[in-house]
Amino acid sequence: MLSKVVIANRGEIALRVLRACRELGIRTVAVHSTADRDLKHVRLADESVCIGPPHPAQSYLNIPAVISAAEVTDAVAIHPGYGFLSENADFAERVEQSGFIFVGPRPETIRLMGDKILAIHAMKAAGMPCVPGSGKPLTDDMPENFRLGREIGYPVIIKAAGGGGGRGMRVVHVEAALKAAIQLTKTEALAAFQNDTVYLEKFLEHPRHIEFQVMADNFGNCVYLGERDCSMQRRHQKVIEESPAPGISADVRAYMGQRCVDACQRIGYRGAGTFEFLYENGEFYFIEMNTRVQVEHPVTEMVTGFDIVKEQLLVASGLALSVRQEDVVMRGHAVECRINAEDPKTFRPSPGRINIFHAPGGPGVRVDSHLYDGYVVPPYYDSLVAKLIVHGETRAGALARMATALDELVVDGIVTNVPLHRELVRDAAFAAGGTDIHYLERRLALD
Ligand code: MV4
Repeated sequence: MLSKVVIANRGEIALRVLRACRELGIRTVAVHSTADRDLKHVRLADESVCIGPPHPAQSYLNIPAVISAAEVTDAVAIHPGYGFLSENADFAERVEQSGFIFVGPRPETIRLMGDKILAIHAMKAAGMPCVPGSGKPLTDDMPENFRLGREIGYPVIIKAAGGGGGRGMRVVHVEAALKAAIQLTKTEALAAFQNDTVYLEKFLEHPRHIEFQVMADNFGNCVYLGERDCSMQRRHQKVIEESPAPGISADVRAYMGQRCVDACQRIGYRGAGTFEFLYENGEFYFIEMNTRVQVEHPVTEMVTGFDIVKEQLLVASGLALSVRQEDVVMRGHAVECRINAEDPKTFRPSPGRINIFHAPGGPGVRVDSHLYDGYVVPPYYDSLVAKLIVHGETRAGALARMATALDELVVDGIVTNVPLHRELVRDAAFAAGGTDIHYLERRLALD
C-alpha cells in the first residue's frame, strides 16, 4: 500500500481523498494556497505545504510547486482530485518522471482522451456508438465541409478537439452559416486551447446526459458501476445528479456497461473513468471520456456500496481490483444536490464567512463538505461548498428524503442555491424522470 500521498486539490474532494487515505492507513500531505490555510482537510492532514498565492495558476496549477511538495515530504504518490491538474497529461507525465505515482490513468491515456477526435476514434474502433460526424478534423476545403454537412444533416455542431465539458462548440442550423461558424470556432479554440482543430457532429436537440462509471486495474480487470443521469444542468454546470438513470433497464445497463469495459480493456485503461453519452430516443451516443474522479461519484457509491476513491488508491498502489463484475450490485436510488455559494436567482458567486453550518442526517443521508462554523469561503475558486447525497429504496423515496434533508440543511452567513434545490426536488417534471439537458435553463427562463 502507498505510504504517503499528496492531495493536490482543495475543498470537499480533498477531504474525501483524505478520508479514503486514513481508512487505508496512508499518510497525507495537504498542499494548499495562502487563501486555504484554514481548509478542513489541511487541518486534518498529517502534513501540509503551502504552495503559493490564491490564484490557481500560482498554486494548484503550479506543477513544479506540487511536485516539490511531494519531494520535500517523501510522499510516494499524488492524487489530483477533479479539476485543476487532474486531466493534464503533461502533469501526470512529470509526476511519473519525478518518480512518483500519479493516481489516475497513464499519461498517454489522458492525452488520448484530451483530444476529443482521437477519443471518438478510439471508442468507435472499440465498438462504441458515437454521434454521426466528421470523425476527423475539418479542413478549409469548404465544398467538402458542405458535403459533410448535407450528408449528416442540419443542425450540426462544430466542436473543438481540445475542448470538452461544453467549451469550444457552436451549433449550425443552416448551410449558409457553416463557413463562418467553422472560422469562429477555430479562432476561439486556438485562443482557448492553443489548438484550432475542430470537428463536426449531428446536433442532438433534446438529449439527456447519461454517463457510465468504470474502474480498471493494471492487470486488465475492469468493472462498470452503472450509470448516472446528469441532465439537470445550467451552462454546463451540473446541479443534480442521480443513479441509476430513470428508464434505463438492467439489460441496457449491462449492454452499455460491457461496451465501456471492452473499450477500457482495449486501450489498457487504468483507474476510475467516466464515459459520457448523449441519450436520445432510446439510443446512446458516446461524446467524451473523463479520466478523473467526478464530483458526482457519490451517487454511484451509494447505489453500489463501492468506494471509488479507495479503489483508485488501491489500483495506484499496484493491487488488483477488489471486486468482480458479479459482485457489483446496484440497490435503490441515489440523488446528489450540488450546494453552491451562489445566488439561486442570479447565480452570482457569494463567498464569505459561514456563520452556522448544520448538516442534515438520518438514514441514507450523506454530506460531503469541508464547511464548518466560522469557515470563510474564499472568492478565488469554484463555488461548490457541499454535496448533499441521499439514498432511498426507490427514486420517489430518494427524492422525498432529499426534500427532508434540504429542509434540515442550514448554511447561514452566505447565500447558496439551496432554495433552488428545494424547488427542483419538488418539481413535477423532474419527479416524473427523464427531463433533458435543457430542462433547467428553460424552467429558469420562465421566472
Ligand atoms: C452535443 C450536444 C448535442 N449534440 N453534441 C456539451 C458538453 C460537452 N460534453 C458536449 N456537449 C454537448 N454536445 C451533439 N452532437 C449537446 C451538448 C450539450 C450538453 C451535453 C451534456 C450536458 C449538458 C449539455 C448542455 C448543452 C449542450
